[in-house]
Amino acid sequence: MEMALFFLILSLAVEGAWGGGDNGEALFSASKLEMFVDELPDMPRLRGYEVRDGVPVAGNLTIGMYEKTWNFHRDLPPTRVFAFGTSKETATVPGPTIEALQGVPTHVTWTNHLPSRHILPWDPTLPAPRPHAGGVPTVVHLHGGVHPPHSDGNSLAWFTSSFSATGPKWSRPTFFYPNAQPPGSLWYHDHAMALTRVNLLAGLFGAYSLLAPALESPLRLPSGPRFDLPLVVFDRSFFSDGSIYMNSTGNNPHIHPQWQPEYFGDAIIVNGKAWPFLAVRRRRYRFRIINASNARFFRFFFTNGLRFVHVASDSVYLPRPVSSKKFLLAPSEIADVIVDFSRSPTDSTILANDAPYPYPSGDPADEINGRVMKFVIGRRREEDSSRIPERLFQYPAPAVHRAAKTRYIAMYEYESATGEPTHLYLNGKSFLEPATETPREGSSEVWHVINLTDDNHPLHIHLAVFVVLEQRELVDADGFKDCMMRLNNAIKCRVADHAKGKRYSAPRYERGWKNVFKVRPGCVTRILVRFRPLGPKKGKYPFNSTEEPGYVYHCHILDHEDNEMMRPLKLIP
Ligand SMILES: *[C@@H]1O[C@H](CO)[C@@H](O)[C@H](O)[C@H]1NC(C)=O
Ligand SMILES: *[C@@H]1O[C@H](CO)[C@@H](O)[C@H](O)[C@H]1NC(C)=O
Ligand SMILES: *[C@@H]1O[C@H](CO)[C@@H](O)[C@H](O)[C@H]1NC(C)=O
Ligand SMILES: *[C@@H]1O[C@H](CO)[C@@H](O)[C@H](O)[C@H]1NC(C)=O
Ligand SMILES: CC(=O)N[C@H]1CO[C@H](CO)[C@@H](O)[C@@H]1O
Ligand SMILES: [Cu+2]
Repeated sequence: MEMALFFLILSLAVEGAWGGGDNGEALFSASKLEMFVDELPDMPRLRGYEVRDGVPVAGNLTIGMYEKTWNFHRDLPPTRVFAFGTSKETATVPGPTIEALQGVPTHVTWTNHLPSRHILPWDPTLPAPRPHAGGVPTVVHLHGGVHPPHSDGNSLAWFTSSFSATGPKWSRPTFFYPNAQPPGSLWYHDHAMALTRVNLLAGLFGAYSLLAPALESPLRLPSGPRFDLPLVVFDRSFFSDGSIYMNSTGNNPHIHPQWQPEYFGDAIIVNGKAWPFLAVRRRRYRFRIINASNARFFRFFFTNGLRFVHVASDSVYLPRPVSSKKFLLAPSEIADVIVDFSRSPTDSTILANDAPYPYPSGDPADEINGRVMKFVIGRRREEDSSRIPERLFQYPAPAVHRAAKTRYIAMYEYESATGEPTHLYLNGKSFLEPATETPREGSSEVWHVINLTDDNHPLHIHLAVFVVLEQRELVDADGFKDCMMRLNNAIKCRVADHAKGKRYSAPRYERGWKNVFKVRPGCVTRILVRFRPLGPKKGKYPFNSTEEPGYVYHCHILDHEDNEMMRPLKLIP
């Protein structure tokens, strides 16, 4: 293995070394793009299993990462992207949807065919790997997946084209996904150290549906490729030559020449097209809506009042369907909803968004980023054998009294003298400091997540699932924060005395087992984290979860994650 050049903070920030950026081109205003002229693409589907003599057996896929051009809109020149696919010709943004079967393992060999230089500015002052021979370091994480540490896509297990350089935690080219977990919606995306935000901006993500036909077909939810669709939503800005625009001047350019605390794009993209439309029948559909934005939150609603019926939150089914008119989705969260177009009073409707950005205190959404896509609804009511059952799946309730340990996780944002964010840490520690969160395999723990910043941070824990128990505002938040900045110790700063303010309850559609939760600013959010599978096999993971290199937990605002709002999570036997 080639030695990883780690943490190399060279002041040698040679112009052009990172490619892309301000290339003298004018910015393109997305408001010039006509909305709803491109049809919603149906991403290619790959089967993560094989059928031998009528019996499903483990599948082996090889999925590559390629540089190519992609047409985000009829009137926008082709854009250079990094895309997942089984070949350069078939690679797409988002990548192909992998369909896996519960209980049938999927092996994926992820290959990197990317060029020697990145297409976006990646900021050499962040702890990004810098292989001698160039190349774009990447590694894939299956978000929501329950799999061994060596297949988790540890940020330091990166590799470049043809595995010519590999990170210090790299061990194998083929990842193993046992699929021994409840059915639900997952997604895969790049997770390379300090490059995740730019690698996703370039296009490296896709949907993964874990299906359990024997369990799910009795529910009779809308199913099959025509009526069960992933909608992968993200935002991007462009130069007028079609290339992706990312502001390449940092907000603290003397500290980080390019890093900005949050990326927002002005075009809203669904399945690779800006403001697409989809012709639907007058019947029920299932949409697995994945927020693949770096930092934009979406609060979705239909302009004609149609409702959403939530059947799952992130990757796990809810016990019962929950109906809503509007719902908030943080980056990397997944909403799994049924929409019944037979109830539509109109022949078309717009899926819209009114979340401020940054969430919750930023600018309001406008006419442009406030629209997502259009549905054109058939006039005739259709035969529809699907239904919305009263009950879905019952999983174990959170057993708080059996929690083995209580931990305090504080979110910090550090500022420069000018008051601009420089970096974010969890518990005041960088990613490379040794693991402090070392839960026992098979146990549950209560985590008090303390948000000492002004932003909402979507917390994501690999491997585990969790339930939100309570959210309480901090009383004398400033006094508490001062104490924490001095002592970095929640108990000494008497967190229990401060966590006595207003209570917020999680919305009903987020009360199940989740893997991402939006941690409210100025609050202590108490969660029960389960380091043991939910099913179908109770008790132990079907692999050794205590092996190297362990797992991680992090903020899923990618711009934060890359600037070290991430910590190791190491299970112990
Ligand atoms: C997939 O690869 C594994 C080894 O990595 C092998 O045992 C298995 O037979 C392969 N399955 C198929 C369907 O090719
Ligand atoms: C890019 O970011 C810098 C620093 O925050 C800001 O001063 C500048 O106006 C931004 N440029 C554009 C085109 O938005
Ligand atoms: C998508 O996720 C990003 C970060 O993970 C978040 O900032 C953004 O608001 C989310 N958008 C939607 C539509 O949920
Ligand atoms: C699991 O992995 C750990 C760390 O490598 C090792 O110490 C332990 O013996 C393994 N357990 C089993 C059951 O193989
Ligand atoms: C928006 C908000 O409530 N921010 C608060 C986050 O938490 C810190 C510390 O408790 C407060 O100082 C902020 O006002
Ligand atoms: Cu964050």
